Amino acid sequence: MQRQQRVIAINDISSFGKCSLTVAISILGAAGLETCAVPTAVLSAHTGFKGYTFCDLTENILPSATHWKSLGLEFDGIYSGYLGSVKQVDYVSELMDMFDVKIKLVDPVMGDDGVLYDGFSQEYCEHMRKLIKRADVIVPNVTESCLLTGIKYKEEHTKEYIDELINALNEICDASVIITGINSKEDKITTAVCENGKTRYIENEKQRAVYSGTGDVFASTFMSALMLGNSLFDSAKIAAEFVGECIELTKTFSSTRHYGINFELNTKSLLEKLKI
Ligand code: PXL
Repeated sequence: MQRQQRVIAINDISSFGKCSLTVAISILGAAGLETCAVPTAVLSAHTGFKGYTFCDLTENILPSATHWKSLGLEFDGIYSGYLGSVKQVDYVSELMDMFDVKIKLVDPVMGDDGVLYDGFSQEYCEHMRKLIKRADVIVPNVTESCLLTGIKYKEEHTKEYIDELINALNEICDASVIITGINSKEDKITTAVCENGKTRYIENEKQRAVYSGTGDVFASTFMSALMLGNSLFDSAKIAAEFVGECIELTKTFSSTRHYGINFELNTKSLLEKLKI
């Protein structure tokens, strides 16, 4: 008897701002995957907004996993995103060790545009460096690649610079590395995919608009495509194209950076890309 594929998704719920679990549950669900959510915190809106509320759920992470173990549940993938504290990163490392799954994806959510998100510290980066050792795949942006490796952030993302980041990440962990949001050309946005020491690049039209949550849409789409049996490279290509399309669509709406992208309105295209 077949069983629907199950993914453990560990991330926060930001009630407003289209990121983390609201994105993951929607996209993984559209892909036909059962999403078992481990909310790390509940926020009124993501941390890009001033005055957000933050209800910490650190002590719910391991009891959820232990309960699932006691029920004898099996899972096919684990995907971790925003983690609200050093302790949470350590708990997620423990959770990753508890389940034998096909794919462990860590999105080391920490910052963008060369700066750490509100509330993160250098100590947090050090713990994240340990968590990525558990992963089969990691999907940092350029800023997060710098924070993980200690390499200085540069505005100009030359091929040599990206290779330096990939090599340094390969030294830290055995995971395949996908670096998103590379600004290597005037009119293109590049994604680097490094698998078994070999790097390939995906280029998409630069959208010249910045929205929050695009990393979460990328990671959720990428995870969905991988779980459905696509190769690492094809999954990254599907995710990069989908994010580009969603940004293009969002530009036609009155929206601001922190409101996120209108990926929900592009579900038909997602399903076509995933061949569902
Ligand atoms: O999209 C990344 C993200 C996820 N969760 C929270 C955030 C951010 C980025 O700012 O604040 C709570």
